[in-house]
Amino acid sequence: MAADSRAPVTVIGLGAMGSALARAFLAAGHPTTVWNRSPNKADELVVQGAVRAATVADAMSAGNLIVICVLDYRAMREIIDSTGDASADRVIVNLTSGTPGDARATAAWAREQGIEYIDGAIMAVPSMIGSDETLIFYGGPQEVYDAHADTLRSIAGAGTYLGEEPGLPSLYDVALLGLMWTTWAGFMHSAALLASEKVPAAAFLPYAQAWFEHVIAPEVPNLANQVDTGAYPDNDSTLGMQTVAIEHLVDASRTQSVDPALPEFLHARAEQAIRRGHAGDGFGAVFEVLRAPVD
Ligand code: FVH
Repeated sequence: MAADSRAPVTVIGLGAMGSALARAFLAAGHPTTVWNRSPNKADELVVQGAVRAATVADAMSAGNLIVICVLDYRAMREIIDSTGDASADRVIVNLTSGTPGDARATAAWAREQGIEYIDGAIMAVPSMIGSDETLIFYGGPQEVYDAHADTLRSIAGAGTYLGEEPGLPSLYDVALLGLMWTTWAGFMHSAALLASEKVPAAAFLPYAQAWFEHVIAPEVPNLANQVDTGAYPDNDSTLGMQTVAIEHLVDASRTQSVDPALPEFLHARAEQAIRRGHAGDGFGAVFEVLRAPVD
């Protein structure tokens, strides 16, 4: 059963993100206790109605639901370890960023301590916390998540439970992060090519936007289907043919004195896929190399 929407919450870690989380809980009417290693970071929150805990152990004792968001998992474990028995029987929702391995190891450690543990990954910047559209992924025991889902909606209306496996939120997090960085890096590489001839990014932008909208984005569902079915139809554009085009991009980058590393990487992976017999398949066959790079 979902907890009362005014259930008490403890927030540990009051950096940019932890402070935003605490503000959102306060704004939604949850009695909120806060603790931070540098206590002055709680000052403003106390003015807004938060209770400052003098010690982490006091913070852990203030209520059942503990939300923690600090620099990394090592800091998170140190903080909770320092409280000794005070953490037993508590529900910890850890929103610190890390890897799936960090999350799984921490979930196993929490079980040994008698802590009910939910791992989460925040897909937002602090200013987006508290909005209905904000996404946080969660993983861990279903009954524990369900019991606190209502309270957690105060920080992210689009909070999404991915299942019992605690590593999944971090996995989705790094996967989306990778998509963002590689897409942006692709745009920056294109912009660098154009800048080598003094073409401003603004002149290229309408074509890049149309390319995203009409070519790149609509193909993603097809690629997802190819990944899931393991069949990579060429759609009149074989990997063999596309690899020659990528070669042009490598050559042009070099002759325009632009960093060729990004297209070189793409070219190398496409060639590897061709060596494995995918020359007549479509671009999607690159997936086979990315998921198992060793020949
Ligand atoms: N800010 C963002 O845009 C991103 C969005 C996605 C998720 N990340 C992750 O959230 C974690 C915290 O990020 P943050 O933005 O709050 O980071 P800072 O403002 O730098 O605050 C760091 C807090 O961690 C505390 N801390 C660090 N080391 C320790 C330690 N050994 N023991 C106790 N606390 C520690 C630090 O305390 P203090 O320096 O104020 O005393 C801050 O409270 C992070 O995983 C992001 O990747 C944010």
